Amino acid sequence: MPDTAPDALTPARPERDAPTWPEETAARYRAAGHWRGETFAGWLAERAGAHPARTAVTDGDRHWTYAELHTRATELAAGLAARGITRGDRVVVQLPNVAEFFEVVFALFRLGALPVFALPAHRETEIHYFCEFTEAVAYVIPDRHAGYDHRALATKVRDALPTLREVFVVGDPGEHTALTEVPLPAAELTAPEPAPSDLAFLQLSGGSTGVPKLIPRTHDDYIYSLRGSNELCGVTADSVYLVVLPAAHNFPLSSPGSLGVLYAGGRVVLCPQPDPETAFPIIEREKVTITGIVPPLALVWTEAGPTTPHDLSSLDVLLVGGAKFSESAARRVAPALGCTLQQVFGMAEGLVNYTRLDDDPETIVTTQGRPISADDEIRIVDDNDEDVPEGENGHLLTRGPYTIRGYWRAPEHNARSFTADGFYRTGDIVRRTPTGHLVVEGRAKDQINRGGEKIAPEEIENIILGHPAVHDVSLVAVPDEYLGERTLAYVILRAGAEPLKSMAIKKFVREKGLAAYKVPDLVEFVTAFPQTGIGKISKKDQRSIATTPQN
Ligand code: OOB
Repeated sequence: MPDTAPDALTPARPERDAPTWPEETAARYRAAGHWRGETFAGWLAERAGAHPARTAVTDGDRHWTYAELHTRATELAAGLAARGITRGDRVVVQLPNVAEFFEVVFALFRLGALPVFALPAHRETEIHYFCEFTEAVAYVIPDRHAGYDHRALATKVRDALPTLREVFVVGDPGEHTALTEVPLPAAELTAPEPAPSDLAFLQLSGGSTGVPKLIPRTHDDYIYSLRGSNELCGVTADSVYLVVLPAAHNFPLSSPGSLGVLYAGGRVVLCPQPDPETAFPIIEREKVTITGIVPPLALVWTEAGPTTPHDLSSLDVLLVGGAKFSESAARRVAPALGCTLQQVFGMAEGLVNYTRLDDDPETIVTTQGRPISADDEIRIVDDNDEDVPEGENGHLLTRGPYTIRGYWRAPEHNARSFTADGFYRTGDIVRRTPTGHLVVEGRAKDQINRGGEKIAPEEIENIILGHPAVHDVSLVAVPDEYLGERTLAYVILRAGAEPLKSMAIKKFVREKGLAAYKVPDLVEFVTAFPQTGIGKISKKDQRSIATTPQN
């Protein structure tokens, strides 16, 4: 990308690819001490100097000290630079919960190259899109994970995209390059460091459109959210954070997550599977003090807590978020697991709300918390962007020191998803209590929240429309006791088409190479869709008539 490779002295200009904060707003955030001019690689080097022998990352029986993590990241950065990876380049990172995740992302942070955070569940359709849209120069994968061989997918994507020059593999590389072959002596690293206002990475949006949008986060803004989260979640150098959810997701990464805990000088422990049988022995062995999980998992953990033979007494704080946590389930957490519940309502675009550790117990179980920062601006508005009366439900709009002003290379979406004065339209319906806590009451965006995993109906509908027998399709959420929501595809077959079984639709989606959680849970064949007054499909009616067919 010659035209995006800046020289050593020019800061990379994020506004070229996405709108950023107006200069006077940025100056205000700096003056307030929110943006302190730190970078990820800068603070890691500083921590490695201050407490080199302290453990930073534990993965099974591997323990990396801060010195080791820093050395590994620096040597990897040198090796990546020697292969031509440079500031501003995009690198799709699709790693499960392994220590190398941190080595890779800190190496990229040091170079100013941007990790694009894919999830382990993503398959060919998503990965091809991320690599193509971001013009990624490299793709980092495990050899196999959860029974799936990522190397064959990488070969296909690399063969299809000339911009993708390198595939790095954690484990057996097959025809690609082993990550262990890349590092060079740290002395060879001469690449300039990125500026604090540069982009640090691209995070994925949950999405309500045909393809996921990419969220550009800067060192300045993201590090501020870590510092703010640490303060509200009680994170210190003594904290031990268990990464239960996929490491690359914004929640386990930054709320306060692995990066928050590393920032504080604490220890990050990786959990390969989220079930209590895997997680509880690790909590006991590693004396985990804090972790974050989604509501369906919280139900399973609270169920298993009272009878587990494992000692969970080290656990102080359990964060639950990503989807609405019901009050009744929330009430069960503290008694079953012997820790403080902290609800978190956040979004990869920025704004994160937490209940405070010292909130009264009723507030903790009945609200989704309040914003991190006094400079998080919250508006709750009606359909015409007018403020609703205090305490009533409305659309949540937000603007602040760690909320983006626009998606990456998406001007049309930005015109819809942001107000003219820079507020992000979250798509969530909330109300505010007299104490300033937010309660999530619903959703206006066309998105399904399947236990914290977000699904954009349009993306799946477009795929199902590709089936030769399908005339039309509409994907809606149906309530589910465990996941909160499951997906139901209403399908109209073409006139004269042979009847199909639900399985045929599910198989068709699966074979397109999509994350498994996006395959419709249920399929129902109908002859017409309910319509709104102006003749659009009424998803509201479809949701309310859903019968829960058994398939
Ligand atoms: C987190 O981030 P995303 O980007 O996967 O999803 C954001 C959306 C929110 O707009 C909201 O619709 C929903 O997920 N959500 C919740 C919620 N937390 C997130 N809805 C109801 N109650 C909650 N507690 O999901 C995320 C990012 C950082 C921290 C935590 C979650």
